[in-house]
Amino acid sequence: MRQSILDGASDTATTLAQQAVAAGVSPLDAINNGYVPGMQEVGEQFAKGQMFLPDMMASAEAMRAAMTVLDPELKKLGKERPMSGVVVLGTTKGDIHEIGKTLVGTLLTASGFRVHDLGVDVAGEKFAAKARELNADIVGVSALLTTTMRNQRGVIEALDKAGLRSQVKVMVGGAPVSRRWAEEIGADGYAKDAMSAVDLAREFMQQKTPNAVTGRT
Ligand code: HCB
Repeated sequence: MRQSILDGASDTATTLAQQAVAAGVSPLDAINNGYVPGMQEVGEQFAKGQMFLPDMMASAEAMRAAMTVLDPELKKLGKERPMSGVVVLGTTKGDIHEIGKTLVGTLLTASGFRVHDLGVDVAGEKFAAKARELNADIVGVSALLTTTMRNQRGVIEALDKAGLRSQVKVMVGGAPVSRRWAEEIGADGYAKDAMSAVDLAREFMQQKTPNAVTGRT
């Protein structure tokens, strides 16, 4: 799986995902231990100049192909759970990286959250408008570039301006983002990966409705 991402081989990535599902491998295991390590290595090779933009794009396409197979399997899990909360999710303005954000959305859905994914390159005002429309509990903002991280602050400002900040918890993430950055911009939390994002979202819901069942055992 890792190699199919490095090779940008969408067909192989798809076939392996189908085989994993047929063999009863956990889709989360396949993503976290199979495909994601491939994406991480792609990033490292790109940074060293050993891979170029078209290669990175082919790798992203292969990741998307694998997710097309694994996504519905993960989402099936969410249907068996009570609704945990409403999340508005997106990648910030100027940034088109979508894989991590989509994975966060899939795992939240699989954990019973109702997720509205705004997609990529999303302005703060759009996050705020959707949060108001859906009466969202949580807004999740992804940023993968050091240049677009600052737009996460813009989302918080837009929520503030819309008078929603006290009702909505803000969770930030993405490769260059850190807990320290989250604190600096006044976010409510930082999640380093999709699993932590689910834990954090549950924690937020617990804070909002202390008597609610968090799903934690
Ligand atoms: Co892109 N890119 N890229 N890229 N890209 C990065 C991010 C670099 C780090 C690569 C490098 O140099 N080492 C780098 C950024 C450097 C920097 O700013 N410091 C970079 C660059 C420079 C660029 C371009 C500028 C390249 C160019 O054009 N010259 C360009 C920017 C375009 C733009 O956005 N305006 C660009 C383009 C691309 C694509 C299109 C080729 C492709 C994206 C395709 C797509 O998403 N459809 C791409 C990719 C794939 C990457 C890497 C290789 C992988 C990103 C990824 O999908 N990771 C990435 C290298 C890297 O990140 N190390 C590289 C896998 C996912 C699962 O991890 O971190 O995204 P994740 O998400 C995690 C986690 O962060 C957290 O949970 C997720 C799931 O576990 N999380 C959240 C994420 N969001 C969250 C939100 C929450 O609320 C909570 C948790």
